[in-house]
Amino acid sequence: MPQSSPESSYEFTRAITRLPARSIVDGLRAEDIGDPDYAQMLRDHADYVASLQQAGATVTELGALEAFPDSVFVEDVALCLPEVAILMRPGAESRAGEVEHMAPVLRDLYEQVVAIDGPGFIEGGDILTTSREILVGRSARTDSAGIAELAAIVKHWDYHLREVVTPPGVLHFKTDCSLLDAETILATRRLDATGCFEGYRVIHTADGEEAAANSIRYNDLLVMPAGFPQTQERLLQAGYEVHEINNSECAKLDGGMSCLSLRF
Ligand code: CIR
Repeated sequence: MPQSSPESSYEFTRAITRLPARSIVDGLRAEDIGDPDYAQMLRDHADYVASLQQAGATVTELGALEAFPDSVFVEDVALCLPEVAILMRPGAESRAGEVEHMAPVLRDLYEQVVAIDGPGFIEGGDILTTSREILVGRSARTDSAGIAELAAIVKHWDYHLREVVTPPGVLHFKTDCSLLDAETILATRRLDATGCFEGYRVIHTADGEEAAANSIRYNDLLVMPAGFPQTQERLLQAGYEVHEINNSECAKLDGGMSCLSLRF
């Protein structure tokens, strides 16, 4: 891997977020458990941005895009590596147009921006960059052609990409896992059982707390969704500095901590 140190997979200086649109009530979801409360979502979003700032991020907060209900989940439209930003090609039709709104933002911040042209599809939520490789889970949103195109792009910067599988019924690969440090992954048992993390240290989410798996390590801070006490205890015991954010509203749309930002 070309990154300057193993820590550079979780040491960042910047983040991009986007304010939730009121149209979020029309956002995609696997199961309808009610519409998100917009006012609560705005409060949670502000807490999320503040915690990234507390962790040292300079945050670029983009304006809401009413035409794209799921546009708050910026992670899915790009992969930000230290050397290059790669615009994704979302498998969800209603999200495809979000990419052109992110492109100029990344062109301002990066010297090199390239795009997945297709015909394959790939969403950022299926990509976990670790200190040694880029893991990409094939899912309902990300196919082998999209993964192959990304592999060909990142090879230029000497990244090794490994195609793995997102378990059926799980939206994205990172719905079920997060990078905790250069050696360690937080993952659900069901994802770890696929064998994709061989060679890493894995901390499992507690049974019934699978939704805690979508957390983010940003410098010294581990930002996790609130309400998962057993998993939180495991992370504290392992020595991580944990910060909880209410995620009740984004969870109604299958979204979590990683989805809400691009970090680089
Ligand atoms: C979607 O289905 O696309 C959104 N409702 C949720 C996206 C969550 N993003 C992510 O896990 N990276």
